[in-house]
Amino acid sequence: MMHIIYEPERQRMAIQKSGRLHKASMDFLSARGLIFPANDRTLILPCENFDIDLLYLRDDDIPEYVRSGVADLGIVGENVLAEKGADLPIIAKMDFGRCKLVIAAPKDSRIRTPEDLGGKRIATSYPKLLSEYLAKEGVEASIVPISGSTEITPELDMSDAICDLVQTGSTLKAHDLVPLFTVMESQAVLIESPAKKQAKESFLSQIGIGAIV
Ligand code: PRT
Ligand code: ZN
Repeated sequence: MMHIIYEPERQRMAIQKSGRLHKASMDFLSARGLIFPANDRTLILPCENFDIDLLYLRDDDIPEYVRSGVADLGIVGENVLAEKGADLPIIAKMDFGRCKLVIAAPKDSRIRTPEDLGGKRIATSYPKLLSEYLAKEGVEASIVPISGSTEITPELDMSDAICDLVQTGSTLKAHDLVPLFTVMESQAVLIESPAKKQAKESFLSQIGIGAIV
């Protein structure tokens, strides 16, 4: 069991604990020379050769940890950032975790244009992004908020369409859904908290991330 002593001068970076961004985030840091001990299930992992600790979190929580300054930096999908922390600055695009947030409907649906979504039920884990999209299109629809597996909701007659992430498209296809409209394109991004600017910048320059994009 590792004991972490609280050292305020150390930076903290929030990354996804497990899931699609975890390995790519670790690989990104290793490629920049950061060495971490083998993870023994701890949720805070001290870097062995830089003044930084990793916080392993659910991706959804990363914007809040960074906003509050508990984490100085974070790696998260732009989709989660836009839904939960649109106010936080992006300092680098990571070039992994690419996906699209799309509105998709059953193959046999008559939805062809965004206007056709009027009065329909759309299941999503991204209610904020979806409602912004609908407002921009001037469409009123009913948002069904659920936290995952939206793809099964049309066949259960819980929704008429879904708004979810797509990468290869094979999950949509498996449920006879077709992508219709793109709400946003996304990739993983590096974000920073408003606090502790100086120490953070020196860390970023040490790992070769220079001026803010
Ligand atoms: O446990 P935690 O809350 O941290 O993880 P999570 O389950 O919420 O997220 P996770 O690991 O699935 O995804 C993390 C991030 O990876 C997302 O926020 C996106 O930024 C990015 N990403 C990239 C994706 C995908 N591609 C993706 N394909 N996130 C999810 N998917 C899902 C999608 O929701 C759908 O169910 O994969 C399915 C579709 O994939 P295809 O390839 O069949 O189209
Ligand atoms: Zn999540």
